[in-house]
Amino acid sequence: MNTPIVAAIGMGANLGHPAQTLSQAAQALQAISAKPIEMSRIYRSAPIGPAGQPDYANAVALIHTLQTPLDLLDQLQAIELQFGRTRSIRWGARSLDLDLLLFGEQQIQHERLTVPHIELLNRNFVLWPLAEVMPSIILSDGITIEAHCQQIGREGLSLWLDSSQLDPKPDDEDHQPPLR
Ligand code: A4P
Ligand code: MG
Repeated sequence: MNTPIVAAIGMGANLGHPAQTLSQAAQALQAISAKPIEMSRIYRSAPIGPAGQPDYANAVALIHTLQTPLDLLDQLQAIELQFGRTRSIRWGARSLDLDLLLFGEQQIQHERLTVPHIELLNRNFVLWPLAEVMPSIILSDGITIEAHCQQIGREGLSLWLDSSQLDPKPDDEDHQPPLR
């Protein structure tokens, strides 16, 4: 039997209820994984891209896949669609973004897929959660993830702290205060 490949999936959302979306997306990732997934904590990050977007919730999940990289990309895009993703503005606001960060140790250059993800080393909202699930990985430039995290820092990045923040923000129309 084939051995599953470990793939690291970057998860991002900044529309609707982003942290809830990531928790639900983790269940969808579990459904396509050959073994239990591992997920980092959820972070809040300042948006990179067009101005005026809400903060993002970001996390990284490790899944175990028997698929080819392109078939896995198709699966990830199908999950994005289930969560209402439409593709419009590059780096614009999105209900759910699933990026294939790492596929085992493979380097992939294809018109639909670049792995490791082209922005992996430039984004603290990817490196810090990736370090939680792959603390001893050495990245494609030969440098440890820990060194990358220290170098990039945590500007604009914090933890999406607790379950109360899974609730909608107070200015959401459908927000109800928690029961006491
Ligand atoms: N593609 C190529 N390589 C990959 C890969 N490794 N994983 C292709 C996933 N897709 C890959 O992506 C466009 C095309 O990239 C896909 O059709 C696929 O064939 P997309 O998801 O449709 O469009 P996009 O996400 O708007 O563009 P892009 O360039 O992938 O953006 P990113 O890098 O995903 O960045 N700010 C914060 N704070 N947090 C975020 O999570 N995310 C983005 C999106 C911008 N700003 C952010 C965040
Ligand atoms: Mg993307």
